[in-house]
Parts: sequence; C-alpha cells; structure tokens
Amino acid sequence: MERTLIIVKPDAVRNRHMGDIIKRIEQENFTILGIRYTKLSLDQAREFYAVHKERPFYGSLCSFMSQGPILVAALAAEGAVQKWRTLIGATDPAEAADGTIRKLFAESKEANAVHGSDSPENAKNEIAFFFKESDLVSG
Ligand code: 3AN
Repeated sequence: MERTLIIVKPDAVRNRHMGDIIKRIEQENFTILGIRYTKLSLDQAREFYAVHKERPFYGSLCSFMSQGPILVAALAAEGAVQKWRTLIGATDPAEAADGTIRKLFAESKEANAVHGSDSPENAKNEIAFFFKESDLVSG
C-alpha cells in the first residue's frame, strides 16, 4: 500500500478545520498509520521545506508554517500520493476544484490549509521527518 504524509497547516488548525479534514480522510478510506499534533520551530520548517529554498516564498512559507500548531498524519491507500493531491486540489485555492479541501478551507496560496507529499519517494522522507517507523500502526 502506498504512503503519503499530510499536514493540516496552521491556518486550518486556527480556523478549526482539523475535524472536517480528519472526517474526509476517513470518508475517503485512507488508513491512518500515525497522527501527531505538534508545532514546528522555524529551523524545522526550513528543513522540511528545504526543497523550496530557492523559491521567492521560502522565507514567508517557513515562518507561516512555524507560527502555530499543525496536525501531521502518515496515511496509506492505493495510490495515496495522487489520491490525496486530488482530494486537496490546486495549490491556489482560487484554482482548486469545487469540493476539494483547499477550495473549502484554504485562505491563500501560502495559507492553503493542507500539505501532501508530491511523490512516493518524498513521502518516505517526509514521514521519516515526523515519525519513527516503530510509531506507525499498520492494519
Ligand atoms: P503543493 O503544496 O500544492 O504541492 P508546492 O509544492 O508548489 O505546492 O508549494 C509548497 C507550498 O509552498 C504550498 N503548499 C504553499 O503553502 C506554498 N506556496 C506555493 N506557491 C506559493 C506562492 N506563489 N506564494 C506563497 N506560497 C506558495
């Protein structure tokens, strides 16, 4: 079963959408392997988003991601990476399809409610960033 790492970002936690998003995770039949409520330091956000360090929005993104608590989950499903990315919609909520999580809950391109790994390989690294393999529940 493929895995993906998802984050409910500080805007969606602040706007009290954690429950709505967990409900979608359950409705869509993802298996929850691990779930953590935590807060990133600025250094941790910089490390997590290191792939974007050349992008103009990197500094702002890292400060946004460390400004409040987040909910992080490791999920499994067939084609989990693409399945989650379809469910969350486009990066910019203005372009996200109706019914997607970002269309429903995101505020802006930066404060866009949720994260999802963009490949199974990155999912592996992102899951390892937040969870020890022994913390994950299978089945
Ligand atoms: P996605 O999260 O849809 O895979 P990426 O990987 O291009 O999008 O961007 C990573 C994160 O960077 C996004 N989730 C968003 O929070 C932020 N971001 C992307 N593009 C912009 C932008 N033009 N301005 C501000 N933040 C952005």
